[in-house]
Amino acid sequence: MYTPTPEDRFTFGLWTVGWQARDPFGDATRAPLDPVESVHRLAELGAYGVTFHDDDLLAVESDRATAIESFKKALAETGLKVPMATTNLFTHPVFKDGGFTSNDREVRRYAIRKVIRNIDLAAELGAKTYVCWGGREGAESEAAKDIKAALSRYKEAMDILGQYVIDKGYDIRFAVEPKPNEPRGDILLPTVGHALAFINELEHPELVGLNPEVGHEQMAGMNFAHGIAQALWHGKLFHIDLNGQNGIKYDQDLIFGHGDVKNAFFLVDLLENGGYDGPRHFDYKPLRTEDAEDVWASAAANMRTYLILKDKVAKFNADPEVQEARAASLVPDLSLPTLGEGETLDELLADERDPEELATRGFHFTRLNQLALEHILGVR
Ligand code: GLT
Ligand code: MN
Ligand code: MN
Ligand code: MN
Repeated sequence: MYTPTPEDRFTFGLWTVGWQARDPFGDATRAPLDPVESVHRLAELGAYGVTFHDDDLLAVESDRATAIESFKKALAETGLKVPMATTNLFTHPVFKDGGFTSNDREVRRYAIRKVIRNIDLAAELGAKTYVCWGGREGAESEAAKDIKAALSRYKEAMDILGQYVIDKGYDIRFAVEPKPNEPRGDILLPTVGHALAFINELEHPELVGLNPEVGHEQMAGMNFAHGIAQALWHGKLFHIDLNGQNGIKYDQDLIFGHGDVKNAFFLVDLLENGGYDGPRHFDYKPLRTEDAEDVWASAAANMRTYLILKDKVAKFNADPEVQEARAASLVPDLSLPTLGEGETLDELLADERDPEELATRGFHFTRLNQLALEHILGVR
């Protein structure tokens, strides 16, 4: 039980297990990890696939062609898939003021070339989603960045990339990943809502959706499950970054469920029952305290936690007392249209009710919430 298999479609970024745990205050605590080893270890643990930044492939081998060959060989040996790829537009000092939105036009042009080169590789490896996390697209000072101009340049870059995949005939869609801050003081497209509005301004909005990350929304004080529900409602949940976060602080990238476990429970309910059919992608960081073997225990923990929550969600939804409590709380009634079938606005206006009387009704949400908590805590 709770043993992952490729049918569960769990995927991991090479940069997650491969994180050497360098932070702003301390050096790396782990040696570089060969992507070939990551592919083999993740396959042994039951993962479905891996994802990568262009630069992740160069962790131990500096020649790009050789690194790509070794990576492909490992994929062929294990059967692991590459459903998503992305570009590193944040590590190299050239990106210190951003990639697509750097004030320096030459940097913006370089960023687009770097992305296009990796989109070609993504297409070759069969990736269907291309993530754009603009971690360096932002500013520390309002004086230093013309935000409206930056959004125009962001749009220009996304439009160029969209046209490129159309012209090439690639079966690839883009997924923008919001984040409020870190590494920039303030990042453009800080939340799911900002990103959704931005996508509407693009030349090919149908080609662009979201890759929301649990911790990033929680850093902004947002309810992640609510954000995911809205992304699904818009048809824009193209991909997802699962991890854990404890409240509004630096980006913790904890193991999935090791932060707000109650929100994670309702998130799994949405992913399993709300119409998402993409990979369950983990974007976490093994703790800096952990050694090379602990890394694999942490990778396994992400998948195991997801499967435990999936099991608990199924039991919660099947519990007759929960169904009865939902009905008592009128949860199913919210799906009824507010106007009756064929009813006119005049009929609604004439249907007078006493608000004092309506206000006497209790919704009994406490009981429902306690039932959820008891399922999560394992006493039901
Ligand atoms: C980086 C970032 C993540 C993004 C990755 C994709 S890279 O680790 O912190 O949230 O998803 O570029
Ligand atoms: Mn992420
Ligand atoms: Mn993060
Ligand atoms: Mn991250």
